[in-house]
Amino acid sequence: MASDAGAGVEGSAGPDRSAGPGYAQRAPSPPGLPSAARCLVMGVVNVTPDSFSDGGSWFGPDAAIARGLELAAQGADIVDVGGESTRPGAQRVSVDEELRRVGPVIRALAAAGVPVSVDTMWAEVAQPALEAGAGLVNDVSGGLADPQMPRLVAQAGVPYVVMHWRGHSHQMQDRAVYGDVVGEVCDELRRRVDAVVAEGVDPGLIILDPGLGFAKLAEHNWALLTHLDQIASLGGGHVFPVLIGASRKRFLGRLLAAPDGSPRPFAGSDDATVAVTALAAAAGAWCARVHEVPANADAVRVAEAWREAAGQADSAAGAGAAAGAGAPSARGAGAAEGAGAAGGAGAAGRAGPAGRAGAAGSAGEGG
Ligand code: PMM
Repeated sequence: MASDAGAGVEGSAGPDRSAGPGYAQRAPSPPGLPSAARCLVMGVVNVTPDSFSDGGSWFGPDAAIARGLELAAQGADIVDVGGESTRPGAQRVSVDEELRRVGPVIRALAAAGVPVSVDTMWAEVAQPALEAGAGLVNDVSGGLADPQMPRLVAQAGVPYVVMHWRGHSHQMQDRAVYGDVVGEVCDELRRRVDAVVAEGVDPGLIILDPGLGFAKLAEHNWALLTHLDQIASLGGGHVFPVLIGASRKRFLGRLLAAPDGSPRPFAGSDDATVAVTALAAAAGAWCARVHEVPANADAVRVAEAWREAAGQADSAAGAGAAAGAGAPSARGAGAAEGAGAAGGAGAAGRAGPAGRAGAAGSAGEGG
């Protein structure tokens, strides 16, 4: 794992650098998650036979565990494990089947010291996944699919990805209708934040995601990517960490279509994914969720050097913003740069059940 100059920036007060249009302050990692003075990289392991982007590649537990370990060794800060495909038109799987797919993978990765998130909309999956060692719930429905989810997350005290969502895969593309996509996505996300906070979720543990490709056409995805500042600051004085998931999505395949109009196959858009990662990281994204880690891990480092040179590196901004909103501002200095196999060992302590118990204080306490 490469080391990052400037990692471990807790509490440093710096000059007030105002970001340019579209450029967001970057909030610090919520307690319990790895943190670094750059955009994080989340590697994806879909334990499914039919995900649009990598369906079937890591379907068996052994293959999925090996892939998760590989992603961590390549520099993924977090490994996201999912057992249900969200591709448009995908069939739902039972909760039992989803858990059967992800449970052994999460347990093995967490035991190996990898910070793990569980990609699920269902509390009945999330709860055992947290017990197995996941330290983050990635809910693409933002708590809409399962009303039990926000309460579970609140009780567990773990970070929670609230993604913009307008319905299950079979219906979502019919709902990709917007007048002002950025304004509407921000309004709908704000309502979800209010709803999950009303269920007890700590605002300082919420990560926002515009949900690229979920009830979005290409133009909607581009508009959202170029307004990450508005998403990050939709809480007024509070700056939220923003996660983006552009990797291998159809809008990239279509952008790179052949002269005859046929879209580029999914794996053929990995370079375009890296480009989006670099641009989004430079614009202040907190984390990029990707299928292929190495080039994206490089891209976030390039982006941070870019932000630094442009005077947009905002180690102070995030901490100040979080404090201003009453959100936890403490970030354990020891949490900096917990990532690859070795770095992840410390982070996993924070992400596991013991880490969660201490998560209300700081990542350092949890570890
Ligand atoms: N996209 C997919 C699945 N999970 N989670 C978040 N937070 N954001 C996303 O954009 C997202 C996600 C669908 O992509 P995949 O099937 O390649 O995993």
